Amino acid sequence: MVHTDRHRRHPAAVGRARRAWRGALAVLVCLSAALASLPAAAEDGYELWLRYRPLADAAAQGQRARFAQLVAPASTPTQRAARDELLRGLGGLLGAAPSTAEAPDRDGALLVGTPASLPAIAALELDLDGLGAEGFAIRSTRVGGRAATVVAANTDTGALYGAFHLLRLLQTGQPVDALDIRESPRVKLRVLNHWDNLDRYVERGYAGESIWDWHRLPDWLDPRYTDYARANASIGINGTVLNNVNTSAQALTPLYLEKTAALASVMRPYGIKVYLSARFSAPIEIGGLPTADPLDPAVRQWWKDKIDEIYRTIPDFGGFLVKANSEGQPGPQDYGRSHADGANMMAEALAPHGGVVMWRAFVYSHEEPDDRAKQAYTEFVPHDGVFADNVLVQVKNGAIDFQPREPFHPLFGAMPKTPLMMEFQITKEYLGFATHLVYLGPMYEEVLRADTHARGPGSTVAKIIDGSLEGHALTGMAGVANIGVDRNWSGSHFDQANWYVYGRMAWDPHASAEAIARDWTRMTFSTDPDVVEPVVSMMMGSHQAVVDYMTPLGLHHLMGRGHHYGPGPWVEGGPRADWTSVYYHRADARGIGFDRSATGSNAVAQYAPPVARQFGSIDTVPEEFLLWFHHVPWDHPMASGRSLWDELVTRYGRGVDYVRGMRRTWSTLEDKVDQERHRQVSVFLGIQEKEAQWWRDASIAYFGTFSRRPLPAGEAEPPHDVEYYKSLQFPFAPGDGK
Ligand code: BDP
Repeated sequence: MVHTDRHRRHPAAVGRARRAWRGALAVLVCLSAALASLPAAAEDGYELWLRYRPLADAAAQGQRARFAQLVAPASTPTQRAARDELLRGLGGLLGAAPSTAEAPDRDGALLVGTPASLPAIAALELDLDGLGAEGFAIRSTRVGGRAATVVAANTDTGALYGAFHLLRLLQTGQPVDALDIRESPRVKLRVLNHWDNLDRYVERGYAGESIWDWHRLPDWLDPRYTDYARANASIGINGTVLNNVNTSAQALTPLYLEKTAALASVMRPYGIKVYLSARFSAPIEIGGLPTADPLDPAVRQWWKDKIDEIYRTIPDFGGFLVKANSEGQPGPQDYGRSHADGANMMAEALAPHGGVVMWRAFVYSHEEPDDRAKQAYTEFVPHDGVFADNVLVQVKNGAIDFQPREPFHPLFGAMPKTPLMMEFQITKEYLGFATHLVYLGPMYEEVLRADTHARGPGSTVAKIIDGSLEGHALTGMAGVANIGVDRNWSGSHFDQANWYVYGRMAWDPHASAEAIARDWTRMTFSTDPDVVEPVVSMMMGSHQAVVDYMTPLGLHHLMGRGHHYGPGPWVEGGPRADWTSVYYHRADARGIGFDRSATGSNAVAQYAPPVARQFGSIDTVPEEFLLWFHHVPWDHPMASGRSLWDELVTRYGRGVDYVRGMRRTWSTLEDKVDQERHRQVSVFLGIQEKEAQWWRDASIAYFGTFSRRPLPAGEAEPPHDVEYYKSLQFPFAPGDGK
């Protein structure tokens, strides 16, 4: 062996180098210890509410003993998903993952499974009746004389939901020493609707491109798909419609079905079925037929063959979502047929495979002179009882279109023989996109708790959606997703809460928006009450605030044309009256509002008599719906004692003030929330304040040209005249439907 001097080093030099290394190492150790002890290390929101950060020491110590051993089979993909999640979750929360064993043999075992998958669970002979295929029970008990916790279900999916539930209890700091929980979903189909195009553009999406990387599918399965499935399973979402309701027929070609099958394989272990939006004219566009008439035998055969092909590729395919004869989409009426003819044709072909049709009731036509708010009811009610058993009619929460606030859709309660599926929008098309902090829980809750009086008092929308009022077993809720490739998934940290609350309310439409906000905040930011209380209180008032600064007192559809960004109460002309603002607010020298009472379009008559009476009279209509149902004189006295005009101006200002208040509150949390997330929320709140002020100023400037009344004392004049606000253009605002 030949050594050269170059490779030899003087012992003193070696000593110096070692000391230097040790020094550097010590600095590193100190640095990482310092980082770990900071209240919150850098976070970018990717982990959503599944962060599993360590519990406070004392709490963790107790729980470590309680969950020292995990006994959970792992022989199916769903079982592995549950086990992996528990190892990851408990490992993170408790600082050490439990050991694993095939059978419990020590104190502190956590058993997770079904009587079929785990003999120890079978031996307990728990009563799992009534939990169905997706429910679970969680019990603190003794197994073989030793303390244990059991998560038991009838299916692997139920056990997975139970695993997530247990993790949530730990994440939110609930006691877990004497558990006796039985849970099952109250709604059968809990579905996300992605308005994602095959070119990855997301209609009304504010979180970047579509997460579905169609071009690289089926081979490349982005790990994000698995995290998406985990997040959904954690809140009970069990279906996803991958493509936009305004879809290309291409989604049904073999090329795309293979890609869809690949996505289905990622979703399946998490209990999630995939669905597709189907374009009604697909038999023409990709089938080469001359017609898509639903009563034409060749068309019917085409759909049957297509659906058989889909099920050969994806045996557990969920079914179709269809937007037909709406906003220019093709549909059965193009051939003089009804919505029921169209839906039933597809339903017949899907039925042998167990698939469903979710047929949207969002239909209106500008050729129809009647009030747009009335058209879906007029169109669909005559078909009640005519739809096939595997059809759900999917109804938006209100009769216009996901406005900041709408009264519940009159179809709820008016089609007792048809399962009606709720369609909520999670993406905030009309509520400030992703930048405004608006928690939608209170809005969902308001609609679900509304009393339709369809079968007497207490006939809430929630009871229609969960099937209990009208005795439907097939039930559903859809949420238009706010998910994209943004690192934080939803375009903002707080918009994650809207995905979260949607899932939780789909599971239980009777749940409380505030309790869910509290869970979410604890899981997403901190369990420290000094964080939880202010954040929950910000969230809970945020929906009323956006209503106030955009569309107070029942005003609606006043946004910029096309992209729907910013105020546009002056929007008029163009291709369709029902796409303008003036159609909806009807401001004139006398007053403002859409008369939908008996003296106007009489849309109120579509509600059950007690509701129709309440909404139909200017004296009894709740103020929040006043201008939705009535054209009201500017001087009309309001409950506050102010005139309508003064009240309107006050409400706009109140909304802006609320945003200022949120900014103040959030700034007090600077050292309690990690820097990266804190900063983005702060900046977004700043944008929200600017935009809220803009909405207030532009709306007051514009409506003032009709009311011709002074502003109430203390209210600032808008800094510009209405022409200035009208001149603002935003040609590339995101999410436009074009
Ligand atoms: C409206 C959106 C439009 C959708 C439509 C729908 O502006 O982009 O296609 O709803 O729900 O809110 O079909």
